[in-house]
Amino acid sequence: MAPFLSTARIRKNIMSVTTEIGHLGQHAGQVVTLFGWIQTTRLHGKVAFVVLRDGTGIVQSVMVKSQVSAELWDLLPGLTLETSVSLTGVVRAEPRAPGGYEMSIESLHIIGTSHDYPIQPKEHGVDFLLDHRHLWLRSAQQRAIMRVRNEVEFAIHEFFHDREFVRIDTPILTGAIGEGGAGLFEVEYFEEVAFLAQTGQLYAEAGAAALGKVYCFGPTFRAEKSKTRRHLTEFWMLEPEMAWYDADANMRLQEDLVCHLVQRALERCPEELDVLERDRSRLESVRTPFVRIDYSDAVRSLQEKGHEIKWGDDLGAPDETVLVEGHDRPVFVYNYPKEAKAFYMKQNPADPRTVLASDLLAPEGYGEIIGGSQREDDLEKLVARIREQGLPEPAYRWYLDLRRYGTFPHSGFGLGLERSLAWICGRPHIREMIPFPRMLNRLYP
Ligand code: NSS
Repeated sequence: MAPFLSTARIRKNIMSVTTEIGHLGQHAGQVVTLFGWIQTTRLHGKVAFVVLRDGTGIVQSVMVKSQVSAELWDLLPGLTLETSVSLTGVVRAEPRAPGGYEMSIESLHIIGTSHDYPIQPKEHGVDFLLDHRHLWLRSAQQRAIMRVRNEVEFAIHEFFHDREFVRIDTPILTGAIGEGGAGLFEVEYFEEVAFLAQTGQLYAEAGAAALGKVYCFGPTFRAEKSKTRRHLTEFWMLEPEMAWYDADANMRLQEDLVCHLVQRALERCPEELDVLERDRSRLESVRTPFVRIDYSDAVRSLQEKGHEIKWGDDLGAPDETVLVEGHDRPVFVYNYPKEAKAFYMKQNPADPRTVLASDLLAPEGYGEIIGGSQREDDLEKLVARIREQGLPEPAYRWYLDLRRYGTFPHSGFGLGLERSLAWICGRPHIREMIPFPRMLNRLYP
């Protein structure tokens, strides 16, 4: 039980237990005390309805003028939106009420007033809402998103723990560039320059050589000047890395993971998905196996559909949308041209112009949610790629050691948490998927 405030003073001789709205079902017929924030107050003549939210749920409570003291009734005008209160009353089952319970109000105390709360029940522009993100989080849909995020994060750990992966925490301050020189945040690091990690992958590879199957999961940074609905400058990435997995085993693990995450969201957040008006049937059809399309075939079919793409280009958002059309589950595109991808990807022995990489594209136009690959395990080839891309070689000495001392076939991938959530929640923009989004032009709040 959470350490609640002492309510002795507040209860005024009424014997009550302190609980949370989510647990009212255990207290039908009893007197309880709740702490929370006022959502609405409505007056119907001599009956007042006060809706309280405490983070675990919402409950309507009722006050009848003839049954309460004048002092208690006089508190009503002060119960403005987001006022924090303690409220004591009797719980009763009410099938029509949200959550299935209602309360009477026997006593009520204002803890913190709230005058002119900026977010009112009306349409606000998104910039206004983002400026008030610290308050916007209290809204029903934002709360629902945060709960889905929480369950998906939990499901990630569950999935990997069940498969005996070891979570390994990788550094955020790094000297080794993970995904290429563009899009780096530089920070002063005493006498040196450090970067905010674009990826934990290179360190996870060292972990895989030590522990076999590992994953890291944390914030990653890209100084991207792209103002799209899919880009944040700080986002959370899950990065598993597996010794002895080839590109194929890598894709199989990805599809199992994605199905697990979607399944858990459906099981544990049905109400939240309803609040978000997500068509749950779209998620229910997400099953293995996912379709796999060779990059070269993808380019050909896009060209036939009139897209201006040539072999060698990375796929753009409109290309991705067209490739998943007609598919009710995510689609892999694999064997990309090496020019389109990062330096560490393994050259495809069957076609050296390509690398053993795959992207996973979510259905319904949500685009790429995972990028993965088998890693180059040949020292010479890896050094050549680092030079070709003009990366600072000395910073990779340690990374090359992984190929010098017992090199091993290995693969891994990165799942963008916010992009995956946008798809699961059915929201167009990923900025709502993280409590405090960081984007071009947004560092506040
Ligand atoms: O750049 S990735 O495609 N791949 C990597 O960083 C690898 N080092 C991962 C690995 O193999 N361990 O990014 C992976 C995913 C990508 O599919 C998106 O879902 C997400 O990370 N991603 C982003 N999400 C939000 N905002 C931005 N800017 C962003 N960039 C990538």
